[in-house]
Amino acid sequence: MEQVSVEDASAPARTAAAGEGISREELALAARNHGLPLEALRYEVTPPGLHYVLVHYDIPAAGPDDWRLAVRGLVRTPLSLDLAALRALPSVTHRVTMECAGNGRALLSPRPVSQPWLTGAVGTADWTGVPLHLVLAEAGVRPEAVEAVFTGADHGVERGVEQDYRRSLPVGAAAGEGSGDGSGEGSGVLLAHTMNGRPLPPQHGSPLRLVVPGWYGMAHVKWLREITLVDAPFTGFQQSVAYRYRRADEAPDSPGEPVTRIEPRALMAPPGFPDFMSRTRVVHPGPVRLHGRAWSGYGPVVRVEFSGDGGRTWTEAAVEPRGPHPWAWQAWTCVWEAVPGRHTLSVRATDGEGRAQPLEQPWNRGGFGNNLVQRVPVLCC
Ligand SMILES: Nc1nc2c(c(=O)[nH]1)N[C@H]1C(S)=C(S)[C@@H](COP(=O)(O)O)O[C@H]1N2
Ligand SMILES: [Mo]
Repeated sequence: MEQVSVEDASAPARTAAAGEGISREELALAARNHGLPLEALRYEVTPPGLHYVLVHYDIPAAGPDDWRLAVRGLVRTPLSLDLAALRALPSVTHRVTMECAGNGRALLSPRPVSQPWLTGAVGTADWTGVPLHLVLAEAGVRPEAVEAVFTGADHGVERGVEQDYRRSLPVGAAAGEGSGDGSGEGSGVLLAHTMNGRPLPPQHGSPLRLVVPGWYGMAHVKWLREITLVDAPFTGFQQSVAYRYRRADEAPDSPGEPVTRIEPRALMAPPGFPDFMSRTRVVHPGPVRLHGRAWSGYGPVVRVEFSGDGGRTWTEAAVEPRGPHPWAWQAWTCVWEAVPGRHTLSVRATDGEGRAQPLEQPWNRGGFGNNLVQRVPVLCC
C-alpha cells in the first residue's frame, strides 16, 4: 500500500462537530451513492435502478469481452477464467437482501463524516452466478491457505492510502458448503454475473462480483478480477482500518472488531403522502395499512413490532415466515388507527437468535451496523 498525501493516513475517520451540517463533499458522495426510495419496499425484488448503490472510487472501465478472473496464490492450479468459461460452469440464483454497513450513519450523533446514509442503503436482487466453492475446488486450495482475498478493478485513495478495493473472507466462509450458522443452507457465496436475469449493470459490478449472503455490503466485492489464497489473515485497508467497530470508549485508532453480518432491521414504507421539502408524511384520520420489510444476516426475522407513540408502547405486526429465499427480507404489515395530530411511527425487528433493534443509537466511530429503530414523523389531519 502506497501513501499518497491527499490526507493524513494516520488520522482516524472524522466525526462532525455539534451542529455541523453536511458538507459539499458529503453531498457529492450522497449524489453518487443513492439509497432505496422507501416506497420501493413494496417490491420483494427491488426494480432496476432502485437498488442502493455504493462505490468508494470510480466505476471502472470493465467490459465483458476482455475480462479475466485470476485465481492464484496457494492453489494447486492457478486459473484465468473468461466470462464464457464462468458461464459454462453450473450456476445458481440466490435472492439476497444487501445492506451497506454504514446505513443509518447520518442519523448518529456525533455524526461520522462519510457517505451520509439515512436509512435507504438496502435492496434485494436475484443474483445468478457460479458457487464460489466450485471455482475454488477447480483451482485446488492448498491446506496452508487461511483466507481468500478478493480484488476489484477499481482503484483510489482513502485516508492517504492508495489501493485497489480489496476484502477477504476466511477460507471456510468462502468455500464453505456449510454456513456455520447451523442452518444447513451453505454459505451461498457466489461469483455473480447476472442480476435480476440481466448482465450486471456497471454500478453493481459488471461483469462479475462477489455476493456473500447475510454479510454487509462491503464484503460483496464488485468488478472482481482476482482471488488470491493466502496463508495469513489479510490486513489491507478495507479489512483492518475501515469496517471495524470502534466504540466511543475505544481509542480512534484501536483495532476494533470486524464488521461482518447484517444486524436485524425493519423498515416501513412511509404511509400517506409526503410534504415536498420536509418529507413529513401526511395521512387522513382512520385505519392506515402499514407495510414494509425486515431482515437479519443471522437468520430469519421472527417478530416485527409497531409503535405509534415514538417507542413507548409496541404491538405485534404480522410478519411473513421466511419462504424459499433464506437470504431475502420478509414482508410485514399492520393496521394503525390514525387520529388527528402529530405522531412518530416506529417498527423494530427481532431475529431467531434474539437479536433486536436498539432504541438508543449503537454509536461507533465509523457509524457501522447502526440498526437504531426507524422514526417516521406523520401529520394526521
Ligand atoms: N470493488 C468494489 N466493490 C465494492 C465496493 C467498492 O467500492 N468497490 N463497495 C462495497 C460496498 S461498501 C457496498 S455497500 C456494496 C454496494 O453494492 P451495490 O452498489 O451493488 O449496492 O458494494 C461493495 N463492493
Ligand atoms: Mo457499504
